[in-house]
Amino acid sequence: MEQTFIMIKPDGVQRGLVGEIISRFEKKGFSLKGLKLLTVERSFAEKHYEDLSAKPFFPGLVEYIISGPVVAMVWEGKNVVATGRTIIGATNPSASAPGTIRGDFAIDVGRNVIHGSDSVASATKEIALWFPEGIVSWQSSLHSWIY
Ligand code: RTP
Repeated sequence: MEQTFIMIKPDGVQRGLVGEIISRFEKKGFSLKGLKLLTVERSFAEKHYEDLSAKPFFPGLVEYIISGPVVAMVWEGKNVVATGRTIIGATNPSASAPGTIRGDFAIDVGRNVIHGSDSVASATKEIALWFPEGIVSWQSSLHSWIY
């Protein structure tokens, strides 16, 4: 079953959006497989965003991610990588549709509340980076359509 890595960024934690964001993924029907609150070191943030290291906004992005605690999560379910990105909305909140997390709760691309893996390959890499201890293995026994 497909899994994705979702991170609530420091502004999302500071603004009290953790419950709202978890609720949106739960209500959609995805299963929570990993969850922790942590503050990351600069080198860890640089590793997570290493593909963007040549971008002019990279230093500011790293400062943002290390500025406070983040919530790291693994969610599982059918097409969860792409559907998770749809739930999150476009990178720049000024272009994010209402009803998406960024569309409803963000204005600035530099404070866009949440991260979600952009491909299955990225999800695999990011889950390994953020959850080296592994994640809980469980399945809902209620319904086959609840992942
Ligand atoms: P994320 O990785 O956080 O889910 O975001 P994304 O795929 O939607 O966007 P990406 O291009 O990978 O950018 C990563 C994060 O960098 C910040 N950013 N700032 N100042 C800027 O122009 C700018 N562009 C991107 C955002 O926090 C974005 O989520």
